[in-house]
Amino acid sequence: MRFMAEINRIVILTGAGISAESGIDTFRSAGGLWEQHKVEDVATPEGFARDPDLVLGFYDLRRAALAKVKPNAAHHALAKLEADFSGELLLVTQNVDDLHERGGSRQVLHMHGELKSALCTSCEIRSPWDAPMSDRPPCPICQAQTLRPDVVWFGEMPYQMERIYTALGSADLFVSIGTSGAVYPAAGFVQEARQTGARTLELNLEPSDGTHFFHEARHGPASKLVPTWVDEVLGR
Ligand code: BJW
Repeated sequence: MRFMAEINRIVILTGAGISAESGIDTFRSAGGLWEQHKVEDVATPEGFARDPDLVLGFYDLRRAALAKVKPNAAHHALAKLEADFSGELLLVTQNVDDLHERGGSRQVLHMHGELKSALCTSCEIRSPWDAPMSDRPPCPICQAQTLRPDVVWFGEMPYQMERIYTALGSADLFVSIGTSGAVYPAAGFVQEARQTGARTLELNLEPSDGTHFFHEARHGPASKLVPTWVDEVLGR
Protein backbone atom coordinates (compact mmCIF):
# COMPACT_ATOMS: atom_id res chain seq x y z
CA MET A 1 0.00 0.00 0.00
CA ARG A 2 1.28 3.47 -0.93
CA PHE A 3 2.72 5.36 2.04
CA MET A 4 -0.36 6.76 3.80
CA ALA A 5 0.98 10.34 3.93
CA GLU A 6 0.59 10.42 0.13
CA ILE A 7 -3.10 9.54 0.32
CA ASN A 8 -5.24 12.66 0.11
CA ARG A 9 -8.32 11.50 -1.77
CA ILE A 10 -10.09 8.25 -0.99
CA VAL A 11 -13.15 6.75 -2.65
CA ILE A 12 -14.78 3.85 -0.81
CA LEU A 13 -17.39 1.56 -2.36
CA THR A 14 -19.41 -0.68 -0.07
CA GLY A 15 -21.77 -3.55 -0.83
CA ALA A 16 -24.03 -5.99 0.96
CA GLY A 17 -21.08 -7.75 2.65
CA ILE A 18 -20.49 -4.81 4.99
CA SER A 19 -23.99 -5.23 6.42
CA ALA A 20 -23.96 -9.06 6.51
CA GLU A 21 -22.67 -9.25 10.08
CA SER A 22 -25.46 -6.89 11.12
CA GLY A 23 -27.93 -9.55 9.97
CA ILE A 24 -28.94 -8.23 6.55
CA ASP A 25 -28.99 -10.87 3.80
CA THR A 26 -26.56 -10.42 0.91
CA PHE A 27 -27.81 -11.09 -2.63
CA ARG A 28 -25.64 -13.77 -4.17
CA SER A 29 -24.49 -15.94 -1.24
CA ALA A 30 -26.05 -19.33 -0.53
CA GLY A 31 -29.43 -18.54 1.03
CA GLY A 32 -29.10 -14.90 -0.14
CA LEU A 33 -31.93 -12.74 -1.49
CA TRP A 34 -31.59 -13.95 -5.08
CA GLU A 35 -32.04 -17.56 -3.95
CA GLN A 36 -35.23 -16.60 -2.13
CA HIS A 37 -36.68 -14.42 -4.94
CA LYS A 38 -36.32 -14.26 -8.71
CA VAL A 39 -34.30 -11.15 -9.48
CA GLU A 40 -36.33 -10.40 -12.63
CA ASP A 41 -39.53 -10.42 -10.54
CA VAL A 42 -38.44 -8.11 -7.71
CA ALA A 43 -35.56 -5.98 -9.02
CA THR A 44 -36.56 -4.86 -12.52
CA PRO A 45 -39.04 -2.22 -13.75
CA GLU A 46 -40.72 -4.98 -15.80
CA GLY A 47 -41.25 -7.10 -12.67
CA PHE A 48 -42.79 -4.10 -10.89
CA ALA A 49 -45.15 -3.44 -13.84
CA ARG A 50 -46.19 -7.13 -13.88
CA ASP A 51 -46.81 -7.55 -10.16
CA PRO A 52 -46.55 -4.35 -8.09
CA ASP A 53 -48.01 -6.06 -4.98
CA LEU A 54 -45.19 -8.61 -4.94
CA VAL A 55 -42.51 -5.95 -5.34
CA LEU A 56 -44.00 -3.48 -2.83
CA GLY A 57 -44.38 -6.33 -0.32
CA PHE A 58 -40.75 -7.44 -0.84
CA TYR A 59 -39.45 -3.94 -0.09
CA ASP A 60 -41.94 -3.36 2.76
CA LEU A 61 -40.49 -6.43 4.52
CA ARG A 62 -36.90 -5.33 3.97
CA ARG A 63 -37.66 -1.77 5.18
CA ALA A 64 -39.38 -3.09 8.31
CA ALA A 65 -36.42 -5.42 9.00
CA LEU A 66 -34.09 -2.40 9.31
CA ALA A 67 -35.59 -1.68 12.73
CA LYS A 68 -34.19 -5.00 13.99
CA VAL A 69 -30.56 -4.57 12.92
CA LYS A 70 -27.68 -2.39 14.06
CA PRO A 71 -24.50 -1.08 12.43
CA ASN A 72 -21.41 -3.18 13.07
CA ALA A 73 -17.73 -2.40 13.68
CA ALA A 74 -17.10 -1.86 9.95
CA HIS A 75 -19.78 0.86 9.66
CA HIS A 76 -18.48 2.54 12.82
CA ALA A 77 -14.88 2.42 11.57
CA LEU A 78 -15.82 4.18 8.31
CA ALA A 79 -17.60 6.88 10.34
CA LYS A 80 -14.42 7.34 12.38
CA LEU A 81 -12.44 7.64 9.14
CA GLU A 82 -14.81 10.33 7.86
CA ALA A 83 -14.47 12.28 11.11
CA ASP A 84 -10.68 12.02 11.48
CA PHE A 85 -9.22 11.83 7.95
CA SER A 86 -7.80 15.20 6.90
CA GLY A 87 -8.12 14.57 3.14
CA GLU A 88 -11.18 14.13 0.90
CA LEU A 89 -13.33 11.06 1.33
CA LEU A 90 -16.28 9.89 -0.74
CA LEU A 91 -18.28 6.97 0.66
CA VAL A 92 -20.37 5.36 -2.08
CA THR A 93 -22.65 2.52 -1.10
CA GLN A 94 -24.64 0.13 -3.25
CA ASN A 95 -26.65 -0.70 -0.13
CA VAL A 96 -30.18 0.52 0.35
CA ASP A 97 -30.02 0.10 4.14
CA ASP A 98 -29.25 3.02 6.49
CA LEU A 99 -26.49 1.37 8.54
CA HIS A 100 -23.73 3.74 7.41
CA GLU A 101 -25.78 6.71 8.63
CA ARG A 102 -26.69 4.95 11.87
CA GLY A 103 -23.01 4.03 12.32
CA GLY A 104 -22.18 7.74 12.28
CA SER A 105 -21.28 8.51 8.65
CA ARG A 106 -22.66 11.91 7.66
CA GLN A 107 -21.98 11.91 3.92
CA VAL A 108 -23.16 8.75 2.16
CA LEU A 109 -23.88 8.45 -1.55
CA HIS A 110 -26.49 5.72 -2.08
CA MET A 111 -25.95 4.90 -5.75
CA HIS A 112 -28.69 2.19 -5.73
CA GLY A 113 -31.17 4.28 -3.73
CA GLU A 114 -32.55 3.81 -0.23
CA LEU A 115 -35.22 1.70 1.44
CA LYS A 116 -36.23 4.73 3.50
CA SER A 117 -37.06 6.84 0.46
CA ALA A 118 -40.04 6.80 -1.89
CA LEU A 119 -40.04 7.77 -5.55
CA CYS A 120 -43.26 9.07 -7.07
CA THR A 121 -43.69 7.89 -10.65
CA SER A 122 -46.07 10.83 -11.30
CA CYS A 123 -44.16 13.90 -10.04
CA GLU A 124 -40.79 12.06 -9.97
CA ILE A 125 -39.93 13.57 -6.56
CA ARG A 126 -38.09 11.51 -3.93
CA SER A 127 -39.45 11.77 -0.39
CA PRO A 128 -38.15 10.37 2.92
CA TRP A 129 -40.27 7.30 3.69
CA ASP A 130 -40.49 4.88 6.62
CA ALA A 131 -43.85 3.16 6.18
CA PRO A 132 -45.30 0.36 4.06
CA MET A 133 -46.19 1.06 0.42
CA SER A 134 -48.35 -2.01 -0.28
CA ASP A 135 -51.47 -0.11 0.77
CA ARG A 136 -50.78 2.52 -1.94
CA PRO A 137 -50.32 5.63 0.22
CA PRO A 138 -50.46 9.03 -1.53
CA CYS A 139 -47.29 10.85 -2.56
CA PRO A 140 -46.59 13.53 0.10
CA ILE A 141 -45.94 16.06 -2.71
CA CYS A 142 -48.58 15.47 -5.44
CA GLN A 143 -50.98 13.09 -3.62
CA ALA A 144 -50.99 10.58 -6.50
CA GLN A 145 -51.06 6.96 -5.31
CA THR A 146 -48.06 6.16 -7.47
CA LEU A 147 -45.17 5.66 -5.07
CA ARG A 148 -42.51 3.03 -5.69
CA PRO A 149 -39.43 2.06 -3.69
CA ASP A 150 -36.65 4.57 -4.41
CA VAL A 151 -34.18 1.87 -5.39
CA VAL A 152 -32.28 1.30 -8.62
CA TRP A 153 -33.37 -1.82 -10.48
CA PHE A 154 -31.60 -3.61 -13.31
CA GLY A 155 -31.77 -1.53 -16.47
CA GLU A 156 -32.09 1.74 -14.52
CA MET A 157 -29.39 4.39 -14.13
CA PRO A 158 -27.75 4.48 -10.69
CA TYR A 159 -27.73 7.81 -8.85
CA GLN A 160 -25.00 10.47 -9.05
CA MET A 161 -22.77 8.70 -11.56
CA GLU A 162 -21.12 11.93 -12.68
CA ARG A 163 -20.07 12.79 -9.15
CA ILE A 164 -18.73 9.27 -8.60
CA TYR A 165 -16.68 9.19 -11.83
CA THR A 166 -15.26 12.65 -11.07
CA ALA A 167 -14.12 11.46 -7.62
CA LEU A 168 -12.69 8.21 -9.07
CA GLY A 169 -10.75 10.28 -11.62
CA SER A 170 -8.84 12.14 -8.92
CA ALA A 171 -8.66 9.46 -6.21
CA ASP A 172 -5.31 8.35 -4.75
CA LEU A 173 -6.92 5.28 -3.24
CA PHE A 174 -10.02 3.26 -4.14
CA VAL A 175 -11.26 0.72 -1.60
CA SER A 176 -14.00 -1.82 -2.31
CA ILE A 177 -15.64 -3.42 0.73
CA GLY A 178 -18.07 -6.35 0.83
CA THR A 179 -19.18 -6.49 -2.78
CA SER A 180 -19.10 -9.39 -5.23
CA GLY A 181 -18.13 -7.25 -8.23
CA ALA A 182 -21.00 -8.83 -10.18
CA VAL A 183 -23.05 -5.71 -10.88
CA TYR A 184 -22.10 -2.84 -13.19
CA PRO A 185 -21.35 0.03 -13.25
CA ALA A 186 -20.02 -0.37 -9.65
CA ALA A 187 -17.98 -3.43 -10.65
CA GLY A 188 -16.06 -1.23 -13.10
CA PHE A 189 -15.01 1.42 -10.57
CA VAL A 190 -11.75 -0.36 -9.75
CA GLN A 191 -10.57 -0.20 -13.37
CA GLU A 192 -11.74 3.41 -13.67
CA ALA A 193 -9.74 4.40 -10.57
CA ARG A 194 -6.64 2.44 -11.67
CA GLN A 195 -6.62 4.10 -15.07
CA THR A 196 -6.07 7.49 -13.47
CA GLY A 197 -3.37 6.27 -11.08
CA ALA A 198 -5.18 5.31 -7.87
CA ARG A 199 -4.02 2.46 -5.66
CA THR A 200 -6.79 -0.09 -5.26
CA LEU A 201 -7.66 -2.30 -2.32
CA GLU A 202 -10.31 -4.98 -1.90
CA LEU A 203 -11.64 -5.91 1.56
CA ASN A 204 -14.04 -8.84 1.18
CA LEU A 205 -14.89 -12.16 2.79
CA GLU A 206 -13.59 -13.98 -0.28
CA PRO A 207 -12.06 -13.01 -3.63
CA SER A 208 -14.66 -11.03 -5.62
CA ASP A 209 -15.32 -11.52 -9.35
CA GLY A 210 -12.91 -8.66 -10.04
CA THR A 211 -10.30 -9.40 -7.38
CA HIS A 212 -7.48 -9.57 -9.99
CA PHE A 213 -8.05 -5.89 -10.85
CA PHE A 214 -6.95 -4.76 -7.38
CA HIS A 215 -3.36 -3.97 -6.36
CA GLU A 216 -4.06 -5.58 -2.99
CA ALA A 217 -6.83 -7.81 -1.64
CA ARG A 218 -7.45 -8.78 1.97
CA HIS A 219 -9.99 -11.49 2.71
CA GLY A 220 -12.02 -11.95 5.89
CA PRO A 221 -15.04 -10.45 7.66
CA ALA A 222 -15.58 -6.71 7.23
CA SER A 223 -15.97 -6.20 10.99
CA LYS A 224 -12.30 -7.20 11.38
CA LEU A 225 -10.70 -5.97 8.14
CA VAL A 226 -12.25 -2.49 8.01
CA PRO A 227 -11.31 -1.27 11.54
CA THR A 228 -7.73 -2.54 11.02
CA TRP A 229 -7.44 -0.74 7.68
CA VAL A 230 -8.96 2.49 9.08
CA ASP A 231 -6.40 2.47 11.91
CA GLU A 232 -3.63 2.12 9.30
CA VAL A 233 -4.93 5.12 7.35
CA LEU A 234 -5.24 7.23 10.49
CA GLY A 235 -1.77 6.10 11.64
CA ARG A 236 -2.93 4.53 14.89
C1 BJW B 1 -18.64 -10.19 3.13
C2 BJW B 1 -19.19 -10.59 4.32
C3 BJW B 1 -18.57 -10.10 5.45
C4 BJW B 1 -20.33 -11.53 2.84
N1 BJW B 1 -17.53 -9.29 5.34
N2 BJW B 1 -17.63 -9.42 2.94
C5 BJW B 1 -21.80 -3.97 -18.31
C6 BJW B 1 -21.62 -2.60 -18.10
C7 BJW B 1 -22.66 -1.81 -17.56
C8 BJW B 1 -23.88 -2.40 -17.23
C9 BJW B 1 -24.04 -3.77 -17.44
C10 BJW B 1 -23.03 -4.53 -17.97
N3 BJW B 1 -23.47 -5.80 -18.08
C11 BJW B 1 -24.74 -5.84 -17.61
C12 BJW B 1 -25.12 -4.62 -17.21
C13 BJW B 1 -26.45 -4.27 -16.63
C14 BJW B 1 -26.66 -4.49 -15.16
C15 BJW B 1 -25.67 -5.50 -14.59
O1 BJW B 1 -24.64 -5.16 -14.01
N4 BJW B 1 -25.98 -6.78 -14.68
C16 BJW B 1 -25.08 -7.81 -14.12
C17 BJW B 1 -25.93 -8.89 -13.50
C18 BJW B 1 -24.13 -8.28 -15.20
N5 BJW B 1 -26.56 -3.24 -14.44
C19 BJW B 1 -27.57 -2.38 -14.39
O2 BJW B 1 -28.62 -2.60 -14.96
C20 BJW B 1 -27.34 -1.10 -13.63
N6 BJW B 1 -27.67 0.03 -14.43
C21 BJW B 1 -26.93 0.33 -15.50
O3 BJW B 1 -25.98 -0.32 -15.85
O4 BJW B 1 -27.33 1.49 -16.13
C22 BJW B 1 -26.62 1.87 -17.34
C23 BJW B 1 -25.25 2.44 -17.11
C24 BJW B 1 -24.25 2.16 -18.00
C25 BJW B 1 -22.98 2.69 -17.82
C26 BJW B 1 -22.71 3.52 -16.75
C27 BJW B 1 -23.73 3.80 -15.87
C28 BJW B 1 -24.98 3.23 -16.02
C29 BJW B 1 -28.25 -1.04 -12.40
C30 BJW B 1 -27.89 -2.09 -11.39
C31 BJW B 1 -28.89 -2.04 -10.24
C32 BJW B 1 -28.61 -3.12 -9.19
N7 BJW B 1 -29.68 -3.17 -8.28
C33 BJW B 1 -29.59 -4.04 -7.12
C34 BJW B 1 -30.92 -3.99 -6.36
C35 BJW B 1 -31.04 -2.65 -5.62
C36 BJW B 1 -32.24 -2.60 -4.73
C37 BJW B 1 -32.27 -3.69 -3.69
O5 BJW B 1 -31.43 -3.73 -2.77
O6 BJW B 1 -33.16 -4.54 -3.80
O7 BJW B 1 -28.51 -3.63 -6.27
S1 BJW B 1 -29.14 -5.73 -7.53
C38 BJW B 1 -28.15 -5.99 -6.10
O8 BJW B 1 -26.76 -6.21 -6.52
C39 BJW B 1 -28.17 -4.67 -5.32
C40 BJW B 1 -26.73 -4.54 -4.90
O9 BJW B 1 -26.43 -3.19 -4.59
C41 BJW B 1 -25.98 -5.09 -6.09
C42 BJW B 1 -24.58 -5.53 -5.78
O10 BJW B 1 -24.57 -6.58 -4.88
P1 BJW B 1 -23.45 -6.68 -3.76
O11 BJW B 1 -23.59 -5.56 -2.80
O12 BJW B 1 -22.13 -6.84 -4.40
O13 BJW B 1 -23.89 -8.01 -2.98
P2 BJW B 1 -23.53 -9.54 -3.30
O14 BJW B 1 -24.46 -10.38 -2.54
O15 BJW B 1 -23.43 -9.78 -4.75
O16 BJW B 1 -22.04 -9.71 -2.72
C43 BJW B 1 -21.77 -9.59 -1.34
C44 BJW B 1 -20.28 -9.80 -1.13
O17 BJW B 1 -20.00 -9.62 0.24
C45 BJW B 1 -19.80 -11.23 -1.50
O18 BJW B 1 -18.63 -11.15 -2.30
C46 BJW B 1 -19.50 -11.88 -0.16
O19 BJW B 1 -18.39 -12.75 -0.19
C47 BJW B 1 -19.16 -10.66 0.68
N8 BJW B 1 -19.42 -10.84 2.09
N9 BJW B 1 -20.27 -11.47 4.04
C48 BJW B 1 -17.08 -8.98 4.09
N10 BJW B 1 -19.03 -10.47 6.67
